[in-house]
Amino acid sequence: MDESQSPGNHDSLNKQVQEIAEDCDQLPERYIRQQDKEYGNVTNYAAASSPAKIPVIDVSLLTSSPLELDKLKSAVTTWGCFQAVNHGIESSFLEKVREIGELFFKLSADEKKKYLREEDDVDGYGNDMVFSDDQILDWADRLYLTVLPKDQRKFQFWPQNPTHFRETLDEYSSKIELIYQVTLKALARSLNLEEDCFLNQYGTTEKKSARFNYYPPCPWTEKVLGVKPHADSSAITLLLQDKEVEGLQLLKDGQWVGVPVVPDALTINVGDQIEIMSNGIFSSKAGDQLMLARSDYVQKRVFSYDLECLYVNISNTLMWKKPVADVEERGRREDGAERRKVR
Ligand SMILES: O=C(O)CCC(=O)C(=O)O
Repeated sequence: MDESQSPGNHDSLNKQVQEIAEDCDQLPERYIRQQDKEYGNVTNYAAASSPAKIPVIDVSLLTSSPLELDKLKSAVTTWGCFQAVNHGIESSFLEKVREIGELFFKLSADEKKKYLREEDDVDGYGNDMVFSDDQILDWADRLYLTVLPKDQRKFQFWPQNPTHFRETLDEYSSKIELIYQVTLKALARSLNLEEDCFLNQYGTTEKKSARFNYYPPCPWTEKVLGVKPHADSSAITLLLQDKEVEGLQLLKDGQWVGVPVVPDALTINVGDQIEIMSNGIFSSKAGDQLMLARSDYVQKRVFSYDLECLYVNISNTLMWKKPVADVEERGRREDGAERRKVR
C-alpha cells in the first residue's frame, strides 16, 4: 500500500512502539500481522500447543561429561536451541541485568530519545529497523548496543540512566563471553572436531552485541507480533527471558510451540553462522525447525522485556568458503536424513 494513503503510517515509522501504544486509538497499518505464507500462522502464545520440552543443558558439565556433550548435540540438532543452566551467572546478577533494562524502558520518552538510533546505524534505541516499504513492523522497541570488542562500543548510545547501566552491561558481557566460548568449544567437540575450530573462524574484531527488546502492553494483541518469524544471523544467541512473561515460540515439525521461561536459564539458539561452519549439521532452522517468533497475547497489562546477546554479528563477519565440518563424514542428522551440502 502507498504509505501516504495509510493514516498514521508516516508517524508510526518515526514513533517508538511504546508511544504508539500509549497515544493511539488506531493500530497503524504497518504493525498489522499477516498470515505468513511460508511458516504458517504464529498462534497466540496462550493458544499455542503446550510449552515445548526444550532440552536443559548443564553448562558446568560440558567440559567434563561426555553424556552432557551428547545431550547438547542432540538438543541442537533436534531443536536448534537449549535452556542453559549452571552457566556461572548468579541469579542475583541476572536480576540486576533485568532491572537495568526495565528501568531504561521506564524512563520518559524524552530521556530515552537521547539514545535514539541514527538512520544509518544499528546501535541505539528505536523500533524495528525498516528495510523495505512493505515490511510489517515488530511490536517491540529495542536498545541495541555493540558490547565487544570494547573499542567498538558507541558510548553515546549507552544509557547513563539508570546510573549502574553501563557497569552492569559491561560485567554481563564479560560473563556472557565465557559462556559463548564454552558453548562453541563444546559444539565443536560434540562433532569430534578440534575444540577451537569454530572460535578460530573469528578474529578479535568481530562484533558482539546486546539487544534489549521491550514489548509494550498492546491494546491489539491479537493483531501484532512482538517479533516476526525469523532465524538469527548470529553464531549463537543467548537470550535472557523476562522472568515471568512468556511469549517466545519456535517452529517445530511445522507447529509453533511455546518456549517456556526456565528461572535463571539462558535460552541459547544457534544462528546462521554455526549452520555454515557445521555444514548444516547444527542448523539455525534445525532442519526446518528453528524459526523464532513472539506473540504477545498474554501481555495485555504486563511489562515485559528480554535481553539478547547476539554472538557474533553477521555484519562484520567473514563468509566461510569451506565449512569446518565435513558433510561427507558427518553430514547426517541423527535421524539419518542427509543435510543439504553447503560446499
Ligand atoms: O525477545 C525475545 O524473546 C526474542 C527476540 C528475538 O528472537 C529477536 O529479536 O531476534
